[in-house]
Amino acid sequence: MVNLHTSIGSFQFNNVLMNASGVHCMTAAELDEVAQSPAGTLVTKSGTLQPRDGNPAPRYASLELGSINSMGLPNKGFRYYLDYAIAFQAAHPDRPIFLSIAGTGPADYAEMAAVIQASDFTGLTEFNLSCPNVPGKPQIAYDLTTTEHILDDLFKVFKKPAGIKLPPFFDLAQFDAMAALLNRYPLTFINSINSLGNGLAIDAATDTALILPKGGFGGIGGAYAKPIALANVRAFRQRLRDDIAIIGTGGVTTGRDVYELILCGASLVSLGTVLQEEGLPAFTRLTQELEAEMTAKGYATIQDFQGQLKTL
Ligand code: RRO
Repeated sequence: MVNLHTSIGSFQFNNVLMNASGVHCMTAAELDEVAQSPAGTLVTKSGTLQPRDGNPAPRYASLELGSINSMGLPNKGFRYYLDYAIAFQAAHPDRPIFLSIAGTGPADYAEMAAVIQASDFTGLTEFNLSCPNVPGKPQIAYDLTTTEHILDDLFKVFKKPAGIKLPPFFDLAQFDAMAALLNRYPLTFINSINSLGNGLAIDAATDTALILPKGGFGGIGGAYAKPIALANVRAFRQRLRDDIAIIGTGGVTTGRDVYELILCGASLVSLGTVLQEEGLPAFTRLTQELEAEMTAKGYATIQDFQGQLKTL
């Protein structure tokens, strides 16, 4: 029998799979559905200080090997998700939940962190420093100085378990610099990676960009992202303190993909495009496929192969 139990810090989960923030988590009804699926945990849509409608549609399109999106942070406001998470933990004391937070400016993070700190929330908070889709706003984590200021301010007020959602990095010097910065803070986890920012997809019939916002530029997810996600999880696992766990996100379409993210060091694996495309049955399929892969390899637990990638 295969066991998919995993942990982050003192938090325990009975399945490594969860949704990726942004997919099936905008409303309480959607979050409830993820909670009732085989997923081990769930994360809310990134909440901002005020509710947002996001960018004009069409703002998501399926592609041959994944997806492109420029949703633009539509959400019901972080207090909605905080209230949901507090009610969820009261109803399910043994099921830790993730709250995702995004600023539309650097000062927003500490402001929201102070409210969460003062609340009854006891779960994990993910600070999204990598939204690629707010017109005129760069992805924060590509700017080390701004990231440092945000984290300095944040951890002055925030003493609860915290993590950050990172964009993909593409150079070993970037991994070195970001990991050195992150190792200075009391982080419980990172989540790597957000979508590949500012890709472009074109409709062959009309020679027109597939999505409307930002002239068609948007975050790329799905199979396109898999090698980048594996490399980012691996690179950060090699550089971060052992007590900073990694949630692996990006490129999952099969149980083998989940297995490989764990092999690179992930403690939880989140589903973005595959969940958007297949819906909640993706959790059942990928759980079964991961169990089959582990059985074929002779592993009984996640810990048996987590971080055990071999190199030549
Ligand atoms: O809402 C979005 O457009 C969005 C966000 Br906040 C994010 O972090 N990643 C993404 O691909 N889309």
